[in-house]
Amino acid sequence: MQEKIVLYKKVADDVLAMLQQAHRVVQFDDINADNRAAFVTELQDAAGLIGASVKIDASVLDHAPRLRAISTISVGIDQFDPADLSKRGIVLLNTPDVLTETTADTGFALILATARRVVEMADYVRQGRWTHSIGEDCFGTDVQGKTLGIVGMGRIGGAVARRASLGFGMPVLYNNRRPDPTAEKAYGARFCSLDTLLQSADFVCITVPLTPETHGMIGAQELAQMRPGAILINISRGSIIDETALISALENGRLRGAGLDVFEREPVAPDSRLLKMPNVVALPHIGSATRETRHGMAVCAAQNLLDALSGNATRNVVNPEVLTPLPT
Ligand code: 8YV
Repeated sequence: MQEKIVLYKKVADDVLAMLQQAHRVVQFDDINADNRAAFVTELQDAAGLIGASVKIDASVLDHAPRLRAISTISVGIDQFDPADLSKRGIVLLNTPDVLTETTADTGFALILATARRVVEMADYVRQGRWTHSIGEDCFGTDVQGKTLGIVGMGRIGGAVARRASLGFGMPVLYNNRRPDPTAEKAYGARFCSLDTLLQSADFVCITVPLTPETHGMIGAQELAQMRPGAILINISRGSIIDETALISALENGRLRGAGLDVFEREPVAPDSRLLKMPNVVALPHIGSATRETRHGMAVCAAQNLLDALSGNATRNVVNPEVLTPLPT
């Protein structure tokens, strides 16, 4: 049965065609102050919603009485409250696997770029400051053989561990809700407490999802436990780290540097003190942002929505309890 879908992120023509072959699609390239009211109005009679990077909370859902399925073009689900969606009878679907390797590449790019001062040194050349054979003032720090601590051994954390262990001979420590025997066997990863990880690792990489439990989990106390000269990498969500505490740890020299793809507020403020520090590599949330992967995510999300609206949602379901009819 043809139903109405609201699309709130620009997607390729072939992805739009996937949706339009089965349903009527109202599309917004993105949602902003100028079109938010129109977006909410379009939801009045919509059965499906697909997009990313917009908070979908009661201020939206209360105006979508017929909404049955939301498909996010992301692995992160922090823009949603799955429990509330379940209460409303709305299934939420995401795109976990398609972006794992690309996002892990971004994490390792940040490890290398921050350790070897790649952005700073590229600017050094571009600014004409390379006038003689470089000296100690241009040195970075080694990556191979150093200890990597992974906070959150999920799909992306595991892919970062593989790169570290098999590619760079790095001992891998990890903290997770539960041990991961697969990662331990494949990469020699060692499960430990967050405190032990922070005290032992030369590089700490954040790959936990943002939840009420992980919000602010890396604060002043945790940063103070990190090894002097350690490097912090974040490819998950900015608000997992207390950004004010991070700035202090960088400014007081406790940390050698930070490689950040995500920030408490995005886009990061142009006057942020993080952007004034040469030992901070800041990226605009490009974790999954390759042509191939973003297209693959959009195709996955479109198929997820088509499956959900036809009653065939069997994969990538965040809140499967909503699909199980309550006992009569
Ligand atoms: C992008 C991400 O934010 O998948 C996620 O959770 O953080 C990134 O892939 C997402 O694709 C929305 O554009």
